[in-house]
Amino acid sequence: MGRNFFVGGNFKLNPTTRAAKQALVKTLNEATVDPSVEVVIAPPALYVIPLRASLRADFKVAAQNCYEKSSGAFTGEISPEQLVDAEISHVILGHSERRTLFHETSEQVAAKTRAAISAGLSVILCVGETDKEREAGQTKQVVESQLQPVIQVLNEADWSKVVIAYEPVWAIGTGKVATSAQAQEAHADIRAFLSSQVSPSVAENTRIIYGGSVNAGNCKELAAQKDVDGFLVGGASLKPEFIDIINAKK
Ligand code: G2H
Repeated sequence: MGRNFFVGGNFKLNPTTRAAKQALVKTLNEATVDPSVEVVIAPPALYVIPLRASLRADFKVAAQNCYEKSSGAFTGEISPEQLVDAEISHVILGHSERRTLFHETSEQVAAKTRAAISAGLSVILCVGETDKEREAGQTKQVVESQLQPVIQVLNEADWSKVVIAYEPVWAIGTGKVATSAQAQEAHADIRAFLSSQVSPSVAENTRIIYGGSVNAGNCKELAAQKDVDGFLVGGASLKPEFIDIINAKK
């Protein structure tokens, strides 16, 4: 079975007005896209419900984070069950901005992943090394240490609900994209790790997407790599060039 190309748009904390959000939705709704690509849009939490109501039906909606509890005294959090009830299908977990700015550990990310999948969500699970870690030759080790706690809490069948986003921290929002060779090498290492730690069939079927300064100019070469199964796009998902990125395989 082939792996369907997957493109996520991570709006992060953008845009700042509903009018700007509506303009983005208009661009997405009017675009001609390759129907075989799975497209998932992750707006700020405030907008997930109105986006689901106004976005074309063939595009899915993701939250950018969720908590691992279903309800209770957890001020400021959103639960996986609430997202499912709001007809949201996906959640991004473990983004490096969550890990660094909000001090989320790989164990917390694993607990959230477990809870999200148990509630019925699909997860875009982000991993990636800093520039210091890459320079020290620790890329593989860092990524494996981020994946291991998740591997421990998932069953083999749960992996059909996971897309792994490899996002080298040094490439995020910096304009410094990984070369296609660097992306391919990291993705192949992740696939080999899944094969040895979970199963060869999970390794074969799990989408591993790349994130970090993807744009219309670099997406085609990255998309041509054997183990690059799509993208998680930040800055460029707020611009019309996002449509070119969705169609990168065309
Ligand atoms: C990486 C990516 C989207 P950008 O964070 O998750 O953002 O494309 O702006 O580097």
